[in-house]
Amino acid sequence: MLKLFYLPDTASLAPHIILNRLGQPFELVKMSKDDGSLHEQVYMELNPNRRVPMLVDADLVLFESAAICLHLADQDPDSGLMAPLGSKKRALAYKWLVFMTNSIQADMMLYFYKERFSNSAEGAEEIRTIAIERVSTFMSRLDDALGDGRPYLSGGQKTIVEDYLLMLGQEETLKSMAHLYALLCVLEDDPHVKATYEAEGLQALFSA
Ligand SMILES: N[C@@H](CCC(=O)N[C@@H](CS)C(=O)NCC(=O)O)C(=O)O
Repeated sequence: MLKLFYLPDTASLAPHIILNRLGQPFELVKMSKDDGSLHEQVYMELNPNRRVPMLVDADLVLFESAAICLHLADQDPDSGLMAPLGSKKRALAYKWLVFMTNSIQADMMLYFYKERFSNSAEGAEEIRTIAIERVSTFMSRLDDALGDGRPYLSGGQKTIVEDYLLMLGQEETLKSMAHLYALLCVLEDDPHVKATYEAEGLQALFSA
């Protein structure tokens, strides 16, 4: 059975939502930043980065949330979790997914873990301020793309890209980006998202 190691409201949220979408049984293992579980030998042997998410699928061990989302979508190619292989919509889905993981999420790490990027408190604070600005600019690229009236980033079909967006979009500040905010409201109003929020103990941020 698929096993997801997760922390509530973190980079494991999108994989968790997609597991719910697949509708197959899976096991959840809740980790903690405080109880040492990320640093336990048995976890570190599988995931030396000591982070979540991690997906264990028989003898396959995956870390990196985007890789896990893509692998899960591949479990059921007819599910519509991704556009058809080779299609323009699929290419757009790759573009937005990689943009989110490689640009937006990478810079979010700078403000969530600012103390890891500077040896001084002032330096860390400066990094945080710059990173917040950069993430906001990157988010506005998504808002701009949605400005042409398309319902979802890759076109007319909701894919794993939107689950990834919702995971990164847990920010009050996004309420000022009209197109993005409208999409985030739609995305939260989804039975699989609601089930995932409930399992992780999260409150709806946009659709409440
Ligand atoms: N790029 C990675 C980021 C993973 C990551 O940073 N996870 C955080 C939660 S959002 C974590 O496990 N933090 C614990 C730590 O770094 O101590 C991914 O998307 O999987």
